[in-house]
Amino acid sequence: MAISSIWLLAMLSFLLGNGVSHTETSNQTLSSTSSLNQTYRPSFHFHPSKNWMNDPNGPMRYKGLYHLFYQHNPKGATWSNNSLVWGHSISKDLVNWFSLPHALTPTKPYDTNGCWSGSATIVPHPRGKPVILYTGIDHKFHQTQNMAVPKNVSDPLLREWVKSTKNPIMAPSLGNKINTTSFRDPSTAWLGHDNWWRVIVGAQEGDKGMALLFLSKDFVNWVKAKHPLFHSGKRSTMGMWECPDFFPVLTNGSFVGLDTSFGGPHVRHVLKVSALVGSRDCYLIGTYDTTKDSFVPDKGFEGSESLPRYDYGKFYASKTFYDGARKRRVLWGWINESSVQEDDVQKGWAGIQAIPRTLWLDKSGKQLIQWPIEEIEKLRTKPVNLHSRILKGGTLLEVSGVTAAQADVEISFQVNNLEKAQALDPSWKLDPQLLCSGENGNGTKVIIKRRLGPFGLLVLASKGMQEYTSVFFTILKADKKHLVLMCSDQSRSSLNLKNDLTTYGAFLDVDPLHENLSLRSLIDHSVVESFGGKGKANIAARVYPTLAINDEAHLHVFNNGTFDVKITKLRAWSMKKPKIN
Ligand code: DQQ
Repeated sequence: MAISSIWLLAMLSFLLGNGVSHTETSNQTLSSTSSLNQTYRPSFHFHPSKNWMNDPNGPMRYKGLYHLFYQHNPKGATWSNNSLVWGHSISKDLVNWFSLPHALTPTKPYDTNGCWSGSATIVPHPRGKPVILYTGIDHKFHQTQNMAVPKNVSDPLLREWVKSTKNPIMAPSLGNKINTTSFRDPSTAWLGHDNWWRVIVGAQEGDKGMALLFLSKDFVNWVKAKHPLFHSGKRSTMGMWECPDFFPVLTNGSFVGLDTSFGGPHVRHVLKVSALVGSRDCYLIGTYDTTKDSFVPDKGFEGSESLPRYDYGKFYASKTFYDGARKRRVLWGWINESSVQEDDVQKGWAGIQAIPRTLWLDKSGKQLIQWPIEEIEKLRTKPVNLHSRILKGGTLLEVSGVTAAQADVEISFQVNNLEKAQALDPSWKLDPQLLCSGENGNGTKVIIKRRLGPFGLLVLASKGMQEYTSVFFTILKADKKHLVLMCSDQSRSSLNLKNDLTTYGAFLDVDPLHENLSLRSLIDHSVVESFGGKGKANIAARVYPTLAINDEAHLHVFNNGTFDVKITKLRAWSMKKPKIN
């Protein structure tokens, strides 16, 4: 059969079926091979079948299908400064994915060295047409913003894209002080009350990271606004602001998402920037004045350290889109490898996307909440439940009956004896990542005694405990309240010490006096995505166990503190393997 008819058949079966393979768990698939390529390949996280992937680009829903484009190097498993293209996959459910031909490849002088990140906007007139804005890298490695539209808007698969003859449509020009190599990643556009389109583009001027604002009446001719939408202060340590994202959220803790152009009462705005220094996705919540085009954050900031982050582990260059079918805002984020480049080259692929997360504003109005999209729950099978159990200090309890290398686990703890919590030492730097690592940032050690914590999950653990990743809470006493520290400790995750074994940490805004402490971890061979306090603080980590792989992986609950904690609920599922690319 000709390749094109095989491809057509595969696509048809994808579009008609629901994709999930009910019998094949990755344990079965993987038991036959232990090659590096397969061992660390996630089962239910999006990734291309081979080669390098980084940022999610232009996510959208169009004619009943979800589209995800992504930064892809078709030539190998490492990033490249001269051959990046836009990979393209479609899905009916954000879980099963079908790979399509590249959407954008370097073909023009303005993108000869690569088609870099960008976004999609559904332009309502005429008839809701998707438009892509992306960064082109020219022969001098200068950056400009460019536009592409579908060749055929009635094709729900949007297979072919045509670059505008007007490109580049946003370019550095004399007098506007734009740094030609720090000018990239156009956001989804929004329409103001005056019927002008707005878009922000990431930039850097001196020390300042900024979100430059551009306006257009017709989506083709763009002018730079006098002021950026927002920028960091002078002497910022954030570096360039990459992949800016700007969108409205509803107040009152509503899960309902809003279209990017939506404004009015009960609406706040979120500006997300990806700070190049430290690779952190930080966000600000604030007020957007549509007439002045000014964004005023509720809290000022000194540097990225003081800003809340979408995720306190490995999670970068993220982007949201509005899913009108389910009236929600969905977040995509890139989770890079933590392995060394030689290993990535050997396994032939690198980079995955986090499970898409629904995102909304907490009822406090002070932070965003994220939760894995509910569709992922259809992969759950063979549930294991445990109710109400005291976990004495020093206990390790195995959770058996789940495929521990491919699982979804939810646990919640009740903590009494709060007066027994260790007091915070005023000499400690209030940096959760340092506290989780037992360091003080100046070479001295932080000794957190085993009192109320650590307690949590030991995932991807080998039988003899030579390897494990621990995701846990520790409660500390500050002035009048308690601080909940959430940590993801990778230091014992692999006997291969070449990997990046950094420990990550976050403070969890939960009052343990009145609330249980909940934790959910999505475990997928080489990725552990953890959600604390029902999505208030999140940590994604990459791990590469050498012993705790496939059927040899174990899952435990532990309490390594000296005081008891109570498990109020534990639910764990093996996860089925969807069809991905
Ligand atoms: N990745 C893209 C850039 C973006 C960076 C290039 C962020 O457009 O600034 O692959 O990871």
